[in-house]
Amino acid sequence: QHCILVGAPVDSGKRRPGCLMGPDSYRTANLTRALRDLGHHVTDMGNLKPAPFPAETDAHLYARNETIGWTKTLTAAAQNAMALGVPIFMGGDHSLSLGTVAGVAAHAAAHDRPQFVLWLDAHSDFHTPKTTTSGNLHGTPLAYVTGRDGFDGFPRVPAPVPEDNICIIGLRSVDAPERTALQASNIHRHDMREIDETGIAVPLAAFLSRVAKANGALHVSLDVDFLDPSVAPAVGTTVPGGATAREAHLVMEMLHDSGLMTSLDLVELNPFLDERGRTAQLMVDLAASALGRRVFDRPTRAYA
Ligand code: DIR
Ligand code: MN
Ligand code: MN
Ligand code: MN
Repeated sequence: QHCILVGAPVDSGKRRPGCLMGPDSYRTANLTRALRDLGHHVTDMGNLKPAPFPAETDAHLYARNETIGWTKTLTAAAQNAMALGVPIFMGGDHSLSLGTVAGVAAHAAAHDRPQFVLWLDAHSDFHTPKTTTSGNLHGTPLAYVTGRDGFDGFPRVPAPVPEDNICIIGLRSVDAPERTALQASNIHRHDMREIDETGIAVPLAAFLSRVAKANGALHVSLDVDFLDPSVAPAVGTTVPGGATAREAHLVMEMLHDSGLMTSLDLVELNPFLDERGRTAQLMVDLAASALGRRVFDRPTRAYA
């Protein structure tokens, strides 16, 4: 495969700075070499910049205009990268997914394929600018890409993703308005209690079957805080009780076996909070698993 590394040093989605160093941290942890060792062609497109944006004036939303600038840049960049291969968006905080998901979904729509999204996160990121209490836009991408109201001044989403095509795994911190909206939605949602009870492979396999049957494109958005803070401390919003390193690798290994993943976000890494690069290294190793690293060869698995 041709892996397209896209640096998205987005730091506008929340107040604590540091995610802007994410792309260079992944480069330092040698994401390129890990993927080349698996036989892939790798092109690093370097780091993007937000489209020009006016001074911030919104009292409630943090860095609204900068985030709009990033959304414009990343929607276009994602569409372009999809034409070249499998984009890996090196974040940057999770507000970058307003653009990446909008862009990959527009590409899928142009090819008459339904877009699916796997969201690996402690949080549901289903706030609108009207419901967020923090004012942090990294808590809003799933609301934006599903076409919910309230994103005044943001670009229109070219091809909204149907709720039924979205699966969230890892949930353990959901704010009250998100909980209400999620429970009223058709988004497939799996909290950590369910993972404890069934194992992580059960809901993932069910979702992959639906993607395969629909011949869908599959975007995977991996938030560092999906992982337990004991293995991934370098994130501003740690929540105890997250996925183990093995649970996360199993997700990535199943994604590879399925052959379904068409694009990937690596988000919320804050290298300023890391311990000698261990979180960056784990994220690189997870990306490698998603792109075929394994202990022993295994057959690909047809989920359809
Ligand atoms: C929280 C944080 N729900 C908010 N969201 C995070 O500010 O709306 N998502 N960290 O990954
Ligand atoms: Mn194309
Ligand atoms: Mn998130
Ligand atoms: Mn999160």
